Amino acid sequence: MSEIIATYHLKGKIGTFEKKAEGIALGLTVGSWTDLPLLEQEQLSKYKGRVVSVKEWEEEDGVRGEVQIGYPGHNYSNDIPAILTTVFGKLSLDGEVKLVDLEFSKDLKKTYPGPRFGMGGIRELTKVHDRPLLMSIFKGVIGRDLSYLENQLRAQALGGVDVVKDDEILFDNPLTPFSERVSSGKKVLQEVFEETGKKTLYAVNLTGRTSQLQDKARRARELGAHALLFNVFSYGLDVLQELREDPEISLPIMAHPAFAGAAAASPAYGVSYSLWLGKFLRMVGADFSLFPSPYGSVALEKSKVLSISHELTKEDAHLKKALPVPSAGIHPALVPLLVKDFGIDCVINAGGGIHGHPDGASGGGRAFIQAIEAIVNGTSLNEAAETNEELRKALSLWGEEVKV
Ligand code: 1AE
Repeated sequence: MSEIIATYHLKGKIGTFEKKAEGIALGLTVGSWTDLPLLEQEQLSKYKGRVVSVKEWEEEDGVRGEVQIGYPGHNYSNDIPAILTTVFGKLSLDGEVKLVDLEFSKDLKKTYPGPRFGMGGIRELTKVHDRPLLMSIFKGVIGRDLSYLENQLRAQALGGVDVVKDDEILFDNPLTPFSERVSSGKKVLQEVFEETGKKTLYAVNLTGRTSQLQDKARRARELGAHALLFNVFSYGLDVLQELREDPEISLPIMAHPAFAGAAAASPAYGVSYSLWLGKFLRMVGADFSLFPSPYGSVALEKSKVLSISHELTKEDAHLKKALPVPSAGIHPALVPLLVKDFGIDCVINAGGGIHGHPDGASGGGRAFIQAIEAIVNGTSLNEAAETNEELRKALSLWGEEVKV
């Protein structure tokens, strides 16, 4: 059966959740029911939502319930805007209700493209197969010109990072216009490749009005862009899907979580992080999903972070895996914890933790690579720091190795 089953968590009174579930199943599909003549009930029954399950339990601050409602596939067109409006349109405004998960029947799910490159494709592009990837971020680049950006990019690449992304708050601007950033980024990284043999990708921030994004992304590809950074939650998931599906763009897409918390951060309202930054992003085609790690400056609860990562990487017959990118306030001493949580199939992403190194961004990059290689090879950071100067300096700045 063509159907999406939505799971919600709600607040309520003991014994009231069955009625609430029936109200949702009707209210978000055929509307009122009992007042309808029998003939009309029969005609509309295939459009009516069905209550799949109802549970309730007591917590310290009140009673909570979980209800699952199945929405028939013929009620909506199979796109994220129609689905979100069906399963959580008016309901999102109706008190303490959290949309926890959506389960798509196979026929509906298979029309979503998933990542074009995915984890395997990104590993091919970077030629890094046996360790977490390392990503760094342009920092303090607002109000700076192109030569400033070029120097920063060069330093990051010389530090051995695999991917450099624009800061999400760097928009198109007269000092560092989008197209020039693409061209000069490509030139600098080609020079570094010729000097060192190290391949680094640059993800340029695709910004501006929605109607111009596809053209702009196509132009970026023509100019030789490596990848796109995209503030997907400021635009909408369907916009990312359009970019992913355009064969003339065909670039890896990195989804930034800016604004995601507005819909997902509350424990009682909005959408779960696993659905928002995990399941949906993978379905619509993000190759990378950035999210706060459990440890850094903007920490997210560990169980939530792991559920995002699980959605991005679990086996799926149809969708390629997307890369989890734990981020925000990351420094080399956190590498053991990150590898323990995410394994080697992730991207370790740092801005301040790279640029703040006493030897600058290139020293910061080297310190991270030394930490990553040590942990993957089963050596402790303190031991590795004995023979790796940059790591030693990083550990004395950001604290001793965090024991796992
Ligand atoms: C959760 C996204 C993190 C991000 O984009 C960013 O810029 C992090 O910077 P740092 O590593 O905290 O300096």
